[in-house]
Amino acid sequence: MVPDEVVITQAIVSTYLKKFLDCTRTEVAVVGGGPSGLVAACFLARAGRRVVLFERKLGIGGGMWGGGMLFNEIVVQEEARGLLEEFGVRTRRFQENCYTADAVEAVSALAFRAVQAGANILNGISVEDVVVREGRVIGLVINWSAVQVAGLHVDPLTVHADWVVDATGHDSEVLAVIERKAGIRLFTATGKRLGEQSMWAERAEQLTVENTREICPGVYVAGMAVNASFGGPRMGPIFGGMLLSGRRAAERILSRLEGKEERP
Ligand code: 48F
Repeated sequence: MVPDEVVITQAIVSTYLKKFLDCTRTEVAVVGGGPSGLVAACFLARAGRRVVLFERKLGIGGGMWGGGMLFNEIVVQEEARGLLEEFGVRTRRFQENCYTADAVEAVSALAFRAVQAGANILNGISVEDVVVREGRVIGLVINWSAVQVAGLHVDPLTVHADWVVDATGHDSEVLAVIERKAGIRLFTATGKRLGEQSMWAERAEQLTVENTREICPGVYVAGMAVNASFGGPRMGPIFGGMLLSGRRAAERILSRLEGKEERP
């Protein structure tokens, strides 16, 4: 017999609440479900770490769905092709060091693998602030995106995390709020975000990965937010740097969770 409507309601709410409560004190909280955040969450979960990913929108995938200018194919370079294929995404050779993949296949695979690895992905939730103690970020302030969209006056809730990852893309929203309200200096030349520069795909891809690191106490930056913070260029619809940056953020956080210091 099909469960009645109340059982359906109870099943959803009680299961969701358990999932949510598991995330209230966690090891890593990733903000943003674009390619870099999904890859970071997946590698952290695969290593057995407790990880939650908050995504503002209903749909996971950030800027990957639309490929370039809504032509829904993405490009990756040789260095990142293996990573994409490890997620089960098929790539096609276009020419030397240039491969394409179906954007829908890529997003779906990244999200599927991250959840199956054990990452808790909570969509429809926006991060609006951070929690700071003694100059270190130790948590996030969250609210339903629907509350924000409706402009309702509803107080948010809070989660604590050993490490936060800002994977919010071009807007680097977690760092923006840290800059504005937390009084913490970022590890950049000015202590603030330097802002992204105009298109230069090759250099942008390199810098995104190189500069994936702790950007202030308690916070790592991954993906396009890296270049928005450290003053690197944008790269358009080549996504290898996003994937490699996500993996690098995970690797670095894993070594911090094991008590190791950040290597430059
Ligand atoms: O923008 P996005 O895809 O970030 P990414 O992983 O990848 C960048 C590329 O898509 C592309 C590019 C390179 O080819 O330049 O733009 O760096 O995904 C960021 C996600 O974060 C969510 C947002 O909805 C998007 O899905 N997001 C942004 N701010 C918040 C947030 C927030 N405050 N709370 C929750 N989610």
